[in-house]
Amino acid sequence: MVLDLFGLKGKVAFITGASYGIGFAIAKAYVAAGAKIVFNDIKRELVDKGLAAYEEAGIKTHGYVCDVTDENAVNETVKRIEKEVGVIDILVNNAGIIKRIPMCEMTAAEFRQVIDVDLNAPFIVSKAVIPSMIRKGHGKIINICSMMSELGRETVSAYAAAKGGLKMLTRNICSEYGAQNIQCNGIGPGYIETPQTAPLRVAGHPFNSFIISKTPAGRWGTTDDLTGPAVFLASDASNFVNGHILYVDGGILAYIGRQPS
Ligand code: NAP
Ligand code: GCO
Repeated sequence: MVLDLFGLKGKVAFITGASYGIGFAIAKAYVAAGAKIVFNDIKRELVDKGLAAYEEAGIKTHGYVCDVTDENAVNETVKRIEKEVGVIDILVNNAGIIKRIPMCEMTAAEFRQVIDVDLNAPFIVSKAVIPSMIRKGHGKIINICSMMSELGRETVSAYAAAKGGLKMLTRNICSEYGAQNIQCNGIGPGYIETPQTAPLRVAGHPFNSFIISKTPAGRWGTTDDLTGPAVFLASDASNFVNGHILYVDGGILAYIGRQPS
């Protein structure tokens, strides 16, 4: 049955930064598709908040306190996951931050902090899980990219540099480990309603109507819009899809913007 190709039964999925937002929605979808999920967050109280939210959704999961930029902590956490839950079949590098500061007002430290979380961390976590994926004979790595993997805009220089780099890290993991049956792809969400974009969606904020005019779908995306693509890229249905960035943007990248009426 072709639909069986989309099942994740028996798989262990590690979604970084999944106490809420996009990661939380992807984790719930993976459980619905049959996977066991593991997530981390940087603070105990956020992991506990996430565990409570998953429990409220009727989902048993495993949460770990881990800063994805800390290589020792990541390596220890991956070892604990492998011992306590199982070898990771699916990694979603979701954890991310953004700083909206005009480039010439941004300090080098602020720039580095965004690169550290949004680009260095996916490298660190991928490097931690790939050896076991190779031993197991398969693996799926999904990097959460962005419109800013393709486009720039004012005040997001660090974020765009990181997400552009993440697109190329995705292609390089594909190139380096495709022969070991590891598929590494990206999801490039459009503008999605989460805490990260809340400042852009306040009533009357010009960016709100701007994004709606740039999106053929004429709306902001929701985390639910990302779940089908995330399940596809984690499943056997995408075993010959590698190094691809799947943009889930309501058509933004294809559209010049609504013409003046
Ligand atoms: P969000 O609501 O800000 O959630 C980000 C998550 O990452 C939070 O749980 C956060 O935990 C965690 N995190 C941040 N730094 C971390 C670290 N060093 N170690 C571990 N966890 C860390 O973001 P979102 O909107 O769900 O976005 C998730 C991903 O999608 C990000 O990579 C983002 O760049 C990307 N994305 C978002 C959109 C959008 O429109 N929302 C569009 C395209 C791409 P804390 O609360 O503790 O910081
Ligand atoms: C911004 C937004 C975007 C989204 C997303 C778009 O300030 O432009 O936060 O960057 O988060 O990355 O795909």
